[in-house]
Amino acid sequence: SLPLRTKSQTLRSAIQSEELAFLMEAHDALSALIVERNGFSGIWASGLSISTALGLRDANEASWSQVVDVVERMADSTSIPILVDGDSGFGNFNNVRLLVRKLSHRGAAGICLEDKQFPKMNSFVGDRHPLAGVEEFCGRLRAARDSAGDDDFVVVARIEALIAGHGLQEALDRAHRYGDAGADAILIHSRLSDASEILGFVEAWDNKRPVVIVPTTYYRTPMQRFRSAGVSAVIWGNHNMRAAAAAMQLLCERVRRDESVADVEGEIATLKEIFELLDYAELSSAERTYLPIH
Ligand code: SPV
Ligand code: MG
Repeated sequence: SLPLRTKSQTLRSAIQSEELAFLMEAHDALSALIVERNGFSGIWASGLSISTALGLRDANEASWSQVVDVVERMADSTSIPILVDGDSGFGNFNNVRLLVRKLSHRGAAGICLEDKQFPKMNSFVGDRHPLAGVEEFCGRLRAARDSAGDDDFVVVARIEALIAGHGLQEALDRAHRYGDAGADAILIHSRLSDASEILGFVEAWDNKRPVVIVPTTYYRTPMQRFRSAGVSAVIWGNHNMRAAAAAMQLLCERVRRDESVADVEGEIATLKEIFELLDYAELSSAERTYLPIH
């Protein structure tokens, strides 16, 4: 029989293949399970969504070990690869080493590191996004590369030059340096509502390494534009978290007002669906194997 592919190998080939891959955000094991059963190539362990679910702001308020714990629960519950949003690495190269070592031991398939300073602020909040020095950030990337337990662990370098207002040339210069430092792919981020600067980057970059994008603000651009431009992977960055917040808000409004769940019962997951999702049937069969017959 063929050897099983590791999650890192699966993520690596999804990013390197000619086909456009889609990674969907999850922020806990439940959302990760739902992403898996809907056929996505992988899971984006979003820093924004994980922080939000923990009641913290996307400004490195969650500690790196809290993030690792959430990722571990997601990885244990699913079999598709997880690309972890490692923010700016929680410090310098040494913090990156600790983080990557733990993430790869706990089942993550890759990490994305952004070239900002610690503590970072979410790219859509405010105008202060000081970038890391190129040389120092390359050290963080090399440290990530060297610290994973397996050689297929994916290291994505995220460029925040456009977010910070430094323009295309700075973004391209950084992409070249990060590729030379061993990044497997470049994530280019933009906060514009159209894809102009993303497509400008992708054209100039000419696929020297695979490109990953996060169309949170430029979501109206059809995926065909990115396919023909040669983009490797699209991350839907935060949509399960936002869907959950909207659904819970609506539910709470109605139940509070109606003093009844009768009208919402048909619109929420049944307990049967939840028990299926968590595979309670497996426990029953294991009991038949391991418990004494009574
Ligand atoms: C995240 O989902 O945490 C991201 C993407 O890093 S963004 O919020 O667009 O910066
Ligand atoms: Mg993030």
